[in-house]
Amino acid sequence: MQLPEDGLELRERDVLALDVRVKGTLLPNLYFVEEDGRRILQRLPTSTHSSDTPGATTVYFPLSEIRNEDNIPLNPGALREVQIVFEWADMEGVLEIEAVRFLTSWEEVIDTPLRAEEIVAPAGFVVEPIAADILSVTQFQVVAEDTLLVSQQNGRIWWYRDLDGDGFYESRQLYASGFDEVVGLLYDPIDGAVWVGGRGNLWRTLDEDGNGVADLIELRVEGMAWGRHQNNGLIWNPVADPFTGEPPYTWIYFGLGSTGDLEEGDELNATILRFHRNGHGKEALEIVANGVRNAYGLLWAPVLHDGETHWSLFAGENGPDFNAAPDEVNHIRWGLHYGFPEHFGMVDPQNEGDPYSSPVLEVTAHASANSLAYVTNSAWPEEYRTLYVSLFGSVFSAEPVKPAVDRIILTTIDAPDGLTFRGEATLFLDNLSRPLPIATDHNGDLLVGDYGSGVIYRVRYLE
Ligand SMILES: [Ca+2]
Ligand SMILES: [Ca+2]
Ligand SMILES: [Ca+2]
Repeated sequence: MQLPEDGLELRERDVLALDVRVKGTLLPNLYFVEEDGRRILQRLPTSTHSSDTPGATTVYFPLSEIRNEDNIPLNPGALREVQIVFEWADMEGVLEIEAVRFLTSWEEVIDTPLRAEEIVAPAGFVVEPIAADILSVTQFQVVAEDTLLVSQQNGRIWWYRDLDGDGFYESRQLYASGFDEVVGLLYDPIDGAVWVGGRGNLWRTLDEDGNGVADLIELRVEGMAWGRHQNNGLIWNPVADPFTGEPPYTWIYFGLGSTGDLEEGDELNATILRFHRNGHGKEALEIVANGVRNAYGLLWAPVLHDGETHWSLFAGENGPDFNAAPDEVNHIRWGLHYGFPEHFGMVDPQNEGDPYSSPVLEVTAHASANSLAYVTNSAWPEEYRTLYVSLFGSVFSAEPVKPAVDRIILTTIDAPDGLTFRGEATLFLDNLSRPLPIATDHNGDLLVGDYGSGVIYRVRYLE
């Protein structure tokens, strides 16, 4: 398929859509050909649709994801031809191409599974799937009553929309794509920007013309050291900053993990960091706390103590993969050191804060304690209005550790290193595949993103 001589004025954020109908077993290759003759190979993924289904299937190629074997991106303005080539394999069948379109926006209807019978929750709680088709979901955020912002590990960021207000998401639109990996995602309620983190970089993106697709992609921090872990889970100070008093949405807090299993990396690794919304570059990063191996999820939570709200920063922590040290949930206080790589788990009470501080609780080794949410919903029984943590389950260890969401009951203590909490965990959700991001929605109910099944579940209490 030849494009016009002078191109189509395509941009990186445009998407090639092919409406195809396949019979038989075909594995054709797709080539993007630039004006200088450079060809970039892509697999045309028809095999999953190789039945005799009557309707055409639409296959999407975001141009931002098209890279050659040296990872050099396609230059959309130089695209002159798209080729489908049958080569290198025995194939038999028919491929019909009904339409070739370049879209400025990839929007589609998605089906949501109706039931989540396999998920086990305490009596009175109902678990429902509300959004689907998000395999390897890494983060999500409730942006409005009918809108979720969702990221996939493969670098795609979506708006999920509940168009009819029934609480289930049946439509999605690609907001941005082409990031090597996304493990941090944050919507800015002040200016509508979306912050994106992964592989040592932090971007600020913006949809300037309001069509739902990012136009501005600005690299704000480049080249944080990463390896085994990255810069994860971005959150704002939701109220006047509890550490330093600036207005809400001034600071972005996140964890930068260690580069190795037991090696920290450089001075910014294995820390909790924060970054001012107007900051530029690594120089603008402030270290909040040290000795946290990999905090995937952070949370500011309004914990009640003696009738007063204490906004407290919590962080999950992945413990080492190749020793028996526990995972942790930590209460992050300014300037403290949480032990990695010297000390793991609880500290002797007489040595608290000198030099290391205890976690809120130790979590089963290799459970992969990741994201946190805090429920205040008055519709939930009082003993369930507390902190929750997602446990991804073991990845490397010989001893399998089950994926789950645990509830953590907090007790306030006055420790030598300050007012803090101790926690006791009990199983809350069982039989999930790989729970990763969790959050509360506008009603205060709990949402759980399952990396393994690509489903977001809502947990409500119905008595
Ligand atoms: Ca709906
Ligand atoms: Ca736009
Ligand atoms: Ca620790």
